[in-house]
Amino acid sequence: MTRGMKMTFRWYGDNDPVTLDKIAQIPGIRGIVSAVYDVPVGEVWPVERVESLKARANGRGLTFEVVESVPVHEHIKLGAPDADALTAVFAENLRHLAAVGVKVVCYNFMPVFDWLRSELAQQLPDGSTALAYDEAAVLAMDPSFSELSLPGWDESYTREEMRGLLAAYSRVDSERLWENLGRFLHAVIPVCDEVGISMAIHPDDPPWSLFGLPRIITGAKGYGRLFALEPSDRNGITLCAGSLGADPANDLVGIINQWPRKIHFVHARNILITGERQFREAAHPTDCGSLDMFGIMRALAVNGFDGYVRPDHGRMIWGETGKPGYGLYDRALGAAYLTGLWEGIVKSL
Ligand code: DNO
Repeated sequence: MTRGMKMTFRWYGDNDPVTLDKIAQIPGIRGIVSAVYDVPVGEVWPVERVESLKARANGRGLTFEVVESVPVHEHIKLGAPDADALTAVFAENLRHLAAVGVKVVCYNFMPVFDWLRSELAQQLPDGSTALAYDEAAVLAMDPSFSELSLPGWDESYTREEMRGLLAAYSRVDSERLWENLGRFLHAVIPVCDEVGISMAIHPDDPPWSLFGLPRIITGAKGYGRLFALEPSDRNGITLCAGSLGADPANDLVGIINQWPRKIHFVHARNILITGERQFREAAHPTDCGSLDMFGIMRALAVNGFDGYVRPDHGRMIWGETGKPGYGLYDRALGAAYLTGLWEGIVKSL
């Protein structure tokens, strides 16, 4: 087996049309990335549920060492009176996950929304479809209500609750959000050091503020500040190429070279920038988009990266339907491409 880097694949559990059997047949995949999806944010995940995920993965010869995501309750991001109590629940979850063998927890600190796109199935000339982002179209939407639905979004809010949440953020600017992130990490990172689990914050996607909501994990400047909050390497990142790469000012290879020990998890996906604050998602190979996937994988290999990688959003190809970005075929092609790229790179170093 080629050294370093563990290739993984995201699995949404029993409701995922992409079954574990199919994932196990993709060459080079070592493990799954998953989560307990039906426990409300702010509650502890029952250990049996986590153990069952692990047992199912192991039964297919796959590991389960990466959780994506343990969601951070909005009250923690807002710094509400119950933020510390909710952070203690998050820490309790980390202890349980570590006990079951989880090594990395991906999370994000984006207010209200997770990733955002304006189109879920943009038709491409070759007949495939891809997710796309056009800032003007996004800003024309009503943030308290959208017909779009993306995997990973918390859809438990009513329209009224959503309005209330958006209004609550009018008191939280980016400085306040940084304070609240600092307070959260200050409580959580010592637990990570104790139990041997790494936190990997996902960058904001896209990496800039929207709807007046602050977004702070957007590139190198934010990373410098993030790492200064808690110096332990357990306070690390998920390097999501497609998220960071949507801002052409982000130098991904530079970020990898500057902070190799902070990267625990990589979402190796490509996008094609089509205009100012406009992009569409692309197949993984360098030639298909705007990002230098070879350069990114090479920088990781040169720095001795031995963490987890997963292919990220794929197009819908060969007539497949499913969760936007999370079909089988294009992600499987992506995984095979990335595995081949990696083998070529490490064997020639
Ligand atoms: C989208 C994903 C995100 C990611 C979260 C991590 O496809 O990359 O939803 O899982 O932001 O917390």
